Amino acid sequence: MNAAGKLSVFGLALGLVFGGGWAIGHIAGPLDASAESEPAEHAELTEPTELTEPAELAEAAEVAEPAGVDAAPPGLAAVQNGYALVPETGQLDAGTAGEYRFRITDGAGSAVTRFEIEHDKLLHLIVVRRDGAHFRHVHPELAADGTWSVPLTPPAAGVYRVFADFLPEGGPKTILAADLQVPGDFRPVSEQAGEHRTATVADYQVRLDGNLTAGTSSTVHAVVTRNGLPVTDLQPYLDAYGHLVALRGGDLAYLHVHPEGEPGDGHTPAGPRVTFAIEVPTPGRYRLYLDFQHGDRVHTAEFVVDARPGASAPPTPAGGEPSEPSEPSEPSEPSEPSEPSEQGVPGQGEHGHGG
Ligand SMILES: [Cu+2]
Repeated sequence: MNAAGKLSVFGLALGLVFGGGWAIGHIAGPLDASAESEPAEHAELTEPTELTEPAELAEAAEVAEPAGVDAAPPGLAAVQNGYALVPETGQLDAGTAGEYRFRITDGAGSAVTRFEIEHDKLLHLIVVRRDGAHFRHVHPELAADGTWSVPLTPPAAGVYRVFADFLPEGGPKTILAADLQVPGDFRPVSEQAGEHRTATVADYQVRLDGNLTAGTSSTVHAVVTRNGLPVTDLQPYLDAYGHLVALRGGDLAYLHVHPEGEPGDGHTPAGPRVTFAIEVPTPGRYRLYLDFQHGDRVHTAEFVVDARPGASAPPTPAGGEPSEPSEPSEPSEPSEPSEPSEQGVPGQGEHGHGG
C-alpha cells in the first residue's frame, strides 16, 4: 500500500482509537491526506472492522499522531478522503418545488456508483440553512451514471449547507458538504441568548437532558412527550428510535449520532427516552436536530446546547458513570418552544413546512 492509501487507513484507525469511531459520533475525521489518491487505492483499503488488530491500531496511532486532535472535523470540505461532492445544482428558488442534483466523484474525477447501505439508505443528505434554520434530512435517488437527485423546496431565501453522508464501497465513511444558494430577501434567525433544551413540534414536546463536554463521550437523553404524556411507542426510523445531527456554531462542522440500543434488541425501550453518546471536538455552541418517528410521521426537534471545555471534570449526574443513563442533573424547564418542523411522511420526499 502506498503512502496516500495508507494515510487514509490511518485516519480511519484514528477514529477507532480516539473516538470509538462513527458509532459514537466522533467528530474529528481524518486529515484529507488522500485527496489525490487514485480510485485503485480505495480498493486497497481494508474494511474498517479489520483495523481492530491491536498492532495495526498502535502503528496507525503512532504514525498519524501529527494529525492528532486538530484534524479538521467532517462537514467543512467538499473534498475529503479522496472523494468530492460535485453539485449540479447551485441555486434553487424559495418556496418553489425544485430538484437538487449532485455527484460524488473519486480521485480520478469519475462518478462513484457503488455505496454501502447505512441505516437503510445508500446516502443521507442533510440540508440546513447556514443560520441553522430549515433543517431537512432527505434521501436522494442514485441514477446508474452516478447522479443523485432529490426533490427539494427551500422554504426561504438564504445560503444553505448540504451535507452528503455516505460510505463508498471500498472506501472510508465520508461526509462532504457544499453550499446551495437560495436568492431573495434573507432574514436570518436571531442568535439564541442561551441554551435551548425544549422543543415543541406538532403535539410533541421533546426535552434534551445531559451535558456536552468537549473531547469526551457525553451522554444526552431526548425525552419525548405528547400532550404531556410520555411517548412509549416510538417507531423505528431508519433502524433507530432517533437520529441526532449536531452542527457546530460558526462553521457547521457536522456530527451524526445514533442512539444506544436498537429497536428489537430486547432491552431498548421505544421511548420516552432515547439515549445518545456524543463526542463534540471543542467547547462552544452546537445546534442539535433530533429526527424521530411516531404515528407514521417523522418529526424534527431542534435544540441549542453549549458544550463545556474538556479540561474541567465532566459533570456526572449523581456520581454515576457518564455513559450510564441516569436522571439528569439539570432538568431544563420548558422555555420558548422552537419553531416546529415536520418532515412529512417518510419516503415521500420529506418536505415539511418551515423549520
Ligand atoms: Cu438519512
